[in-house]
Amino acid sequence: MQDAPTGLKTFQTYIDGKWVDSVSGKRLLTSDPYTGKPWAEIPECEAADVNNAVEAAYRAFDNGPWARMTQTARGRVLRKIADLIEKNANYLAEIEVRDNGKLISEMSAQLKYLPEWYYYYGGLADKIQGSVVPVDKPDHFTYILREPIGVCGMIIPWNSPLLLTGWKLAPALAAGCTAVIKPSEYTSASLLEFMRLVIEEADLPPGVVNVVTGYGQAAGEPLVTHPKVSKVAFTGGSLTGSRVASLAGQTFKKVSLELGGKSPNIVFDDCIMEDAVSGAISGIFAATGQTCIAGSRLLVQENIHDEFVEKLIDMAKTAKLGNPMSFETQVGPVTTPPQYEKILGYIDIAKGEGANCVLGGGPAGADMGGGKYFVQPTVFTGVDNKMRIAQEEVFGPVLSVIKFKDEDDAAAIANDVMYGLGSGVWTQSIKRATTMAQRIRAGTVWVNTYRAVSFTMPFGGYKSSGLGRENGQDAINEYLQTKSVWISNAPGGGNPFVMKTAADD
Ligand code: TXE
Repeated sequence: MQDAPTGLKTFQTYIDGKWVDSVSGKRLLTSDPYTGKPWAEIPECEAADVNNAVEAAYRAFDNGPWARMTQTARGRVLRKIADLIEKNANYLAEIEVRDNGKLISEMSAQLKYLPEWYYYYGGLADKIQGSVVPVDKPDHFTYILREPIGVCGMIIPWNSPLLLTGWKLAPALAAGCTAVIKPSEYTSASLLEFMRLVIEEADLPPGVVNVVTGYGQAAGEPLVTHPKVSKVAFTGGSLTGSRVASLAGQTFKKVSLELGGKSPNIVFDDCIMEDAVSGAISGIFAATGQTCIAGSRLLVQENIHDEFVEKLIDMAKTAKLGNPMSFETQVGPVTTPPQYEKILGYIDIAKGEGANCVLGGGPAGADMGGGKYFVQPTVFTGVDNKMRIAQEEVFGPVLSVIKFKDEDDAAAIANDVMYGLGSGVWTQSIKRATTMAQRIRAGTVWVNTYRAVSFTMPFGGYKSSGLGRENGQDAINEYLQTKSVWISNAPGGGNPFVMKTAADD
């Protein structure tokens, strides 16, 4: 990284163990969402750069030192990566905030937690084992190998770049794969700093981890379609995810997708109200609502609806907007200009649909502690689940409150969307909790908590929220494939169709 004469930082990208510019020499600007001003220049990679990166990753996978390393040694490399993230966590958190505008309190906690993914999958690296199978043929020895799938293309969004990279990279490296990572065009700087401070320092052989910065169509699509990429791991919007999956399908790549959500956060009348109110608020307003698991539909049982909404608004209106670099700030800016326009557009749609705007409902200017890309924490009541504001992902600080009668009603409303990522249930009844956990069609159900994640717990979506799972032991299977080995000690190899030779007559 260098200071350009323009005052902007200039980054190169990392391909085959070297720092390089894009082949075309083009660069794109990255901006600070709090000030709205560009602060760095990033290489604008295209198909030629992607090809260089994939070829390097393929060489490293096929026959380099990485391919020949024992699983135990690979585990050690992952633990070294974890140590280096720990050492650089504060700095990496600041770069994340600068690029995506999320709160420093949240990003610091996230970066301090991130090493656990690399420790966990480092520990798993030499527990990947095949098995000997008792086959139904006499005199055969048959066994199963579990092998790394190959070069993995990883496409990352702008909301939590390093965390969402870790969810893919840690299991992929533990499995013995190599990687080409395409970060979001809005937030590439933290990944490039991660490459410099972590991957380079961890002494990974050249080509094991590569980065192609650039736009979705120009850099993402060549990665998804490259014949030497065997697996695509994508996090982003459902529309883009659908395109990525269909392109990857043309060359039969394995695909995992972590997509959008319209998560129901369901409050029953026997909840502990203070806990549920703060769970509902942090469920939607944390990260300015820009998380795939935002609890954007708040389902409240009708007999406590009015009291609950009153308490919710009282607490939500105290939320402190401001500079995301300040530990005091509770709601920061929206990360990208198109996302800002999208959120305001949905607020208008909700008003037009007849929902009651009981809090916020527009931009938050400097007089409210906000600035250029700030949206007021917004609450709509009287929302019908058929409305677009209840069906479509807004990805912003906009909450839709929907009344329900009983468990049946709550389950029906919860499931009546195309998504199925997160969900919350607030109740003191174990019967209700377990019944709802069974009935909600979503990859995660939180009971009396919200937005908790861990490296040990599988994460992913039902329906249009995705395909496959990240985190937990099973996620390693996303980066492996199975080989069957047959060894025969049977006469004539045990083949039923033995050709007769002249000597037999
Ligand atoms: O996402 P995209 P966008 C949702 C959220 C948001 C909407 C759009 O609702 O409002 O998606 O956001 C790369 N081939 N989520 O437009 O397009 C792109 O460069 C290959 C939910 O920012 O999905 C970036 O690296 N790659 C989500 C990544 O895909 C392509 C997080 C994500 O961008 C591509 C973000 C293409 N054709 C948005 N087009 C979550 N699940 O957390 C784009 N990309």
